[in-house]
Amino acid sequence: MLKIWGRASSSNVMKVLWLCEELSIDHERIDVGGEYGRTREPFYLAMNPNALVPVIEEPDGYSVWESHSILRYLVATRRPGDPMHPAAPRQRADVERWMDWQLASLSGPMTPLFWTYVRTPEAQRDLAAAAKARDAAEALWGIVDRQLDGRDYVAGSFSLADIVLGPYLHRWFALPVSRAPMPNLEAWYERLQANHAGFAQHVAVPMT
Ligand SMILES: N[C@@H](CCC(=O)N[C@@H](CS)C(=O)NCC(=O)O)C(=O)O
Repeated sequence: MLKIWGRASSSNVMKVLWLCEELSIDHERIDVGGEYGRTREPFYLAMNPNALVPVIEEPDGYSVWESHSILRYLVATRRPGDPMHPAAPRQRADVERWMDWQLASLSGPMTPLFWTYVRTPEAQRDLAAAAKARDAAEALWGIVDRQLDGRDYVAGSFSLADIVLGPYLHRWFALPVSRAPMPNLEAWYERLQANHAGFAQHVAVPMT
């Protein structure tokens, strides 16, 4: 059976768990990272020299790290050609640009925002830095809100783009920050909760 190495509270592990739900991929998840540690043990560094989660491991020992590479690999091996990761170059680029954008742009402000309010004791929070991150995140979510105008999902139909943005979308709505009204973004958040069991089960959960 496929092994997924990584704590369930990690946004990058959530993406993999959600895709497994979408594709009905049997798997065993093993808690490592964060309070569970083990990522600097030799067996883990042999799978991922970055000592980060997630990692997936096939029954024959083949392993992959980097969440978006894992998602692409799972579609290619479990359901090749699925519209979640289309084969046609333009449709594929429409999905993949949002995957790259999540790692290259959205992570920038969303990571400090999440860490400030969820993983930093109140007395130690840098609220000025958090305010800047909030402003930057709001501008980026505005781009997604405009992209969703007339679309149910980010790339038109449901795709890996929705899966990689989903964890941060939930955090954006769950964090104690002010938010400009974004009706398309709000409707998309509700649509994911209503229509995607994997989002409700693994992603839209209390933040820890
Ligand atoms: N770009 C990597 C980032 C992986 C990453 O930063 N993982 C975090 C959790 S979201 C981690 O391993 N943190 C240390 C830990 O949990 O011990 C990916 O997408 O997989």
